[in-house]
Amino acid sequence: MLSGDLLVQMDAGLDTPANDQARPVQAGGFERDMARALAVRPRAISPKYFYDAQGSRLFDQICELPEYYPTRTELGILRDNAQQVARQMGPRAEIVEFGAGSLLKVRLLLDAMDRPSRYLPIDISGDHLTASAEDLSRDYPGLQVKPVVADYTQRMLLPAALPGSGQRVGFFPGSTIGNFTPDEALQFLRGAGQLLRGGALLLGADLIKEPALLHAAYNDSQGVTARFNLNLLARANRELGADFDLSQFAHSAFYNAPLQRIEMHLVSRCRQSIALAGESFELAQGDSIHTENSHKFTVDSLRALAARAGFKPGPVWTDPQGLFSVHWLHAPT
Ligand code: AVI
Repeated sequence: MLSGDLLVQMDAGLDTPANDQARPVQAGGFERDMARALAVRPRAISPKYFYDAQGSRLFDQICELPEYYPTRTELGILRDNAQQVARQMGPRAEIVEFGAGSLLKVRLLLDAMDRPSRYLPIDISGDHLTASAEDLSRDYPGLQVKPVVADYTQRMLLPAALPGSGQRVGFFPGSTIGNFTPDEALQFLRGAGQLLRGGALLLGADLIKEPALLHAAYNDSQGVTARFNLNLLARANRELGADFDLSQFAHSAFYNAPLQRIEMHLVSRCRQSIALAGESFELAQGDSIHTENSHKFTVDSLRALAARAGFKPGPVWTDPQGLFSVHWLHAPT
């Protein structure tokens, strides 16, 4: 059952520079941030700008690639351990998903749970959210589905618990936590802890591994990740009237071992100038625009991060090869 209207929350943001990366994409925000990205040193922009319609389609393709193990592996972990996860959840639990997410993942949970009471998917894009929510309610007629349009990295409120419902469980799969800076990850977890007070968070986190495997996952043989990265410049051309020549930029993704993260960059193949927002920006051959970090964790480093945010780490499930981890974290009371 799709419950009532979309709950829309706006302007509830924390106005701190550290949070800038996670702000809702507002009119003018992309142009301002793209111009800033070209002006600052080192040049860098938030990965949130990857996800226009084309970027989201490319990301869906990435998730299907043979080299991109995280999606497949996390699904396997959830499938193999659904009964144990459901036991942690208990009867009548409510799921709050951060990001509208893959309906496949939440379905694995719902199928195993004891009479789930309500599903609250939170996403910044109302269109995407409504479509996913409608699909899900068709297949789970007894479940209340209440979409919440909000930026989950900002301070926000959730509807009060339903009478007779069990615990509130947050769901944050996909290792999206790795795309935050360490400070942003901590800030996100602290906010989630408040929303989930007395409940728990089920969190997916990619693990540190052989750099060659990581390298392959972000440099796939079909070039989909390269297209995903370059789409940022195509988007700037489409939406901002910029004049990036995509053939003059190379996708670069590598594992930065000391910082335990994959970095993605767009590297200028030549000396060139870019026209954007009435200004001209110079790039020398080899200059890079840093477009994404994807942090990797150990089971212990993720648990320590969660503990710093006030969570009490519980069971952890991994795949037999130890590629990916799914954590049960008890929220503060
Ligand atoms: C969404 N996020 C967890 C993906 C990742 O692996 O960091 C985004 C991505 N970037 C390149 N490939 C996938």
